Amino acid sequence: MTRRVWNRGAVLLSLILALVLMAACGGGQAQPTPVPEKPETKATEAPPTEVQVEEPQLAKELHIYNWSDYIDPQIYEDFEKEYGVRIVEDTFASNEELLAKLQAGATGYDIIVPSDYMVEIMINEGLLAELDHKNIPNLVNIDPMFADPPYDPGMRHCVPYQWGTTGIGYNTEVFDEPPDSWAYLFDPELASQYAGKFTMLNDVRETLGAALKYLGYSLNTTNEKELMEARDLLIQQKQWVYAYDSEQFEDLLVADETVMAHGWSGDIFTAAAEDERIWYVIPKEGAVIWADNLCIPASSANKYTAEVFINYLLEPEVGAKITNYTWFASPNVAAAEFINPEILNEPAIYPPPEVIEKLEWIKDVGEATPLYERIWTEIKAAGP
Ligand code: SPD
Repeated sequence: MTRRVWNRGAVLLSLILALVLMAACGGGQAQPTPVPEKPETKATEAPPTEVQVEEPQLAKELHIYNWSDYIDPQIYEDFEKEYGVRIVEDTFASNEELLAKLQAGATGYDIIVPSDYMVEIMINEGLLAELDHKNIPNLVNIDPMFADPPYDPGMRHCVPYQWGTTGIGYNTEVFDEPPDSWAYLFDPELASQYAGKFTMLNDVRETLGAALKYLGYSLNTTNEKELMEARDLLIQQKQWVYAYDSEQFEDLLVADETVMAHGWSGDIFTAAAEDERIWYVIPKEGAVIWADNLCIPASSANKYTAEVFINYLLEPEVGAKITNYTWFASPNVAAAEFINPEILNEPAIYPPPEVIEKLEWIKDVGEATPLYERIWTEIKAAGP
């Protein structure tokens, strides 16, 4: 037994020697250098084992804090069917309301939808979690124009959800020409003609912003004199305002309670889809351009599930479903082919470059924030 083994070993050894000699003398066919399939391991090292990365489990529920009427409810149902995760939604009416809720220690939310300037404020206050981009592969669907926003470089904390403008919704039967200037809301001669028949947004930055634009100032001014002028203008205007409202202004137009509304593009267009008398115009002096974003609060206990949901919302068909419901513009380029052409080709929803040029983003005004808030309180408290 031992001899037979040795004998086989001797034969094998001579064969190897012969082959080595042939190769050294250039005999036989040249062979390519073999590429090791695996990195070499030293004899003392244990062979590499496969690393098992466990997928975190999906939560049973996801709590989203959103603007009202801002998603097709069918999307929540579809997500629940596909992933077994129930979505629970609460709504807010302004960025400041959302911020106050988080600052007060609300911990139950997994996804929130702040606008641009508010994202910056929340990042600075440490209120947002950083996204794990590997859980959101559909980020590639975001239009490059929105993929590196100055308020959140590289989308590290948030993903753009919808964008739009803030202008004037109106009843076409009441106006011979579109009310295409803020003067319709602020010039005493014009605004008084519509006394009690128009609403203004219940929103400090939007409403002060509209007054500042009418006066020819930046809507991010920190100049106290300009801000006081805007305050006086809004106090003067108050006698003609039906209500400060951010959630029903479009319904009030349809119900003929009002004939004009300071409001967000998509909300007015959803009313227009229901009532052909309603239309929307971006004032010629310029207006607000904004983007709302999907973000995860630092306090969320379900970050992975929230990322899975954000990724789902970025699916092309789902992205289109959102815009086909809200009538706001989508930052999802891959969704474009599924978006209703009536929306996609509407210049008041997707404004052309010459209009975009006149629009201004709201920015964090930093130390001037308390002044804005004080002015807003004064306006709300003023008679009548
Ligand atoms: N109905 C949904 C309205 C969302 C509007 N968000 C825009 C905020 C801009 N400051």
